Amino acid sequence: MVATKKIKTVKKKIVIKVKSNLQRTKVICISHKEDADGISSAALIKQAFGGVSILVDYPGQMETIKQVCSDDKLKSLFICDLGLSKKNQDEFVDILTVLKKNHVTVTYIDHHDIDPKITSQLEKIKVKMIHDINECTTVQVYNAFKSKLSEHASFVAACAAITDYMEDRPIGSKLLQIYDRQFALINATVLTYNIVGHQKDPDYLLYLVDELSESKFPHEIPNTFEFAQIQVEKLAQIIAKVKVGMKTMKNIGYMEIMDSGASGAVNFVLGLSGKDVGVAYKERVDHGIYAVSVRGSRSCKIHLGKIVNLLATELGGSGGGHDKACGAVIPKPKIQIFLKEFNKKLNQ
Ligand SMILES: [Mn+2]
Repeated sequence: MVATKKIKTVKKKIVIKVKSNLQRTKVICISHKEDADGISSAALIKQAFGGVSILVDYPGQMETIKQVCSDDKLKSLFICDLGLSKKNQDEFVDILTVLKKNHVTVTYIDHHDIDPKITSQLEKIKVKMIHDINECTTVQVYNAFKSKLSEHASFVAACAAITDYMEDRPIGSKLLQIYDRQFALINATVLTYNIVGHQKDPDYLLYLVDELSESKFPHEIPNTFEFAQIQVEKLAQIIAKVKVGMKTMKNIGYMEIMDSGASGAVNFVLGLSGKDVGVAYKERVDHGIYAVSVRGSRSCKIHLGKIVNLLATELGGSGGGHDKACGAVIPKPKIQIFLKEFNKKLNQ
């Protein structure tokens, strides 16, 4: 027996059937499912343009975008609060290039660090780019489409700004000023705890998108306060666990998290370690990867999102985000190298 295996040398091509514009009717918004900014962006897009919301996390982002783009009924696509990384940015441009050839309207709204080369490539193929690293995504959605939105949408945007630590920015702060600060803070927090606690319940997350798009306050949605209370109690337990399990290197505090989300624990790792950078990571057993969350203190002057993007890509993963808050996906056997190299890079 010779050659039982066929070696494929041809690169996979993205094939999308061309249909006339009349047959294209679907409006779809793909947004980030893990925080209030992503959920709120989806809600405001829904209020302004209708259509269907699809919520994704970073590991599932490209797969979903590919799937949606192969829908030959797609007329208009919004992509919100989903930053790109060195690993997926070229593929992202390729997919949208095919889509634009089929006359689909594409709007990309985001505030994560982006390679300027990618911005110009997306602009060249006429993707509508709404991108400002200084305002959260929902605030940008509100600002761009306020003529199509209710007055209440400004409150949804203010809550998103709070949870993304961006309520002190030019537009975000103006929106927060409309409302009582404590009233906005409690609603933003209750919303966040309901999102974080329902990551494995996609129907509930879509329900939240619907309720917010129908101008409900988070406190008006049934049982949100009760659920938030349960989450707060869980967080108190995480504090106790971080105190015991956290380790440090010269520049970072770090901890493997077993029984909660890494992003829920990472701020405690940062705070309790006394370091300028905190890292929490959790295994995704069926994927053979670690989901990594990174946070920087106020005095951290290094852009963590840029470092993590490069390092994660070098290690066969992906990552990126903001200067003081970012994340990565790291192949399981590489996590210790990631921690050591990350610690080293922070020496500069
Ligand atoms: Mn955001």
